[in-house]
Amino acid sequence: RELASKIAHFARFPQTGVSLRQMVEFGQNPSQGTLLRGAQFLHDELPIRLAHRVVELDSLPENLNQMPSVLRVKRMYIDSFNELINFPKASERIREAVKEATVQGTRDRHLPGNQPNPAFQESPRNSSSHWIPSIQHRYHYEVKPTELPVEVSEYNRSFVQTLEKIKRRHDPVVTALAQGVVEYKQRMKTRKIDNHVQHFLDRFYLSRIGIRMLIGQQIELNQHQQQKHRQQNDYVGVICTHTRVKEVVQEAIDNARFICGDYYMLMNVPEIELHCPRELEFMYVPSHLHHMVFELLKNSLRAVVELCGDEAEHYPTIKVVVAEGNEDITIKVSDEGGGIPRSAMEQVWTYMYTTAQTPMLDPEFDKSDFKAPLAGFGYGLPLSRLYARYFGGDLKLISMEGYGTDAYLHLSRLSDNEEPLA
Ligand code: W6P
Repeated sequence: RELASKIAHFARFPQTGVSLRQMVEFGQNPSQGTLLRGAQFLHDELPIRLAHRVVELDSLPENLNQMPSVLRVKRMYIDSFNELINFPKASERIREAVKEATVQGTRDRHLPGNQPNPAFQESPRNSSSHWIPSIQHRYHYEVKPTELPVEVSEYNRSFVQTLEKIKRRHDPVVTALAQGVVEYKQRMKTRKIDNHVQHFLDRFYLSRIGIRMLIGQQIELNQHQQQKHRQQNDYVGVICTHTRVKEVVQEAIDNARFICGDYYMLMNVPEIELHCPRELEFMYVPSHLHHMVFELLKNSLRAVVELCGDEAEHYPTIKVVVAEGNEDITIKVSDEGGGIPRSAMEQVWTYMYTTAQTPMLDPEFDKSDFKAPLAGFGYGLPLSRLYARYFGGDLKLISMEGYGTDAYLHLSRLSDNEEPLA
């Protein structure tokens, strides 16, 4: 029906990637006018990205795309798509005021939407509808802090409310799809996930990271703009322009050791040694960095404790080395936890790799007295790799079976990598 054709229309157009640097340049000292440009970009871009996901969900294998959990996820994407395309465009008056205040700076060429968004150049065949923006949008980010009509900030506030609602709606997506995969395995009576589904999930979760990053930035920038007191700090939205690597990694170490000791009820927790240039800083999202390192450390801790037993007096120390290159900052996590058999290496990256049971996905299960495994639930590593890749990095594992595992987390410091959008 009409909705289906709208989705098909938007899904035909390419998604526009944004680099970390663009996000930062855009979000530095945003005025209400800048925020409006951001809202316009998202108002154009998000429906395209959401439409791509709906089409992909539809094209999953027959027995997967009809599963209740998958249909539930699709419904979320459709609802959000609808909300966005039904959200009113900024009025003529608002757009004129912001256009008036826009400086066409040299930095304009860095802008995400600076190439006109192709989805809006070509009208659909039966274009009676008011929701198709007909002009070429440009998303200048340098907007003079002149007096703008109050409608601008009202529009921004209302758009952010819509974004917040969408973000919340999609919170359960990873769990819902994970449940779908469990049901799929049961139905297919297999423990292996086929390559096609694996790639779909990689693309899907990567896209989700990107969408949530863009939404999160817009929400944070708006909130930050309202409380003008914190002018000179390192944060642009959720990005920290001077992420202190040593500090974040040490925090991940402390948290992982605490969780590990608690989980296994250890008298002494394996030591983790950190070698990191003291002053090393780069532009990154600290929460992503913490998430990835924390995940690697939990895996190493688990391997070491399970190899030596939970009553060992001494565990081999886990070593974290941070290297500063021109292109990359690389974080190596080395454990002597016995390694991974070569035949199991591929499994580590699949969304069904799990050594533990997955009772938390069983709706009948009483969550209150279930202890989630420390690591190896199956999503931590593949998702961490996607977080790394999202900003142009990567995550690799090298194992020596019978000895231990080295994890290499590469983070690009060029910050010019556009979001990977399959
Ligand atoms: C292991 C398995 C693993 C996965 C990821 C990171 C470290 C380790 N160590 O034994």
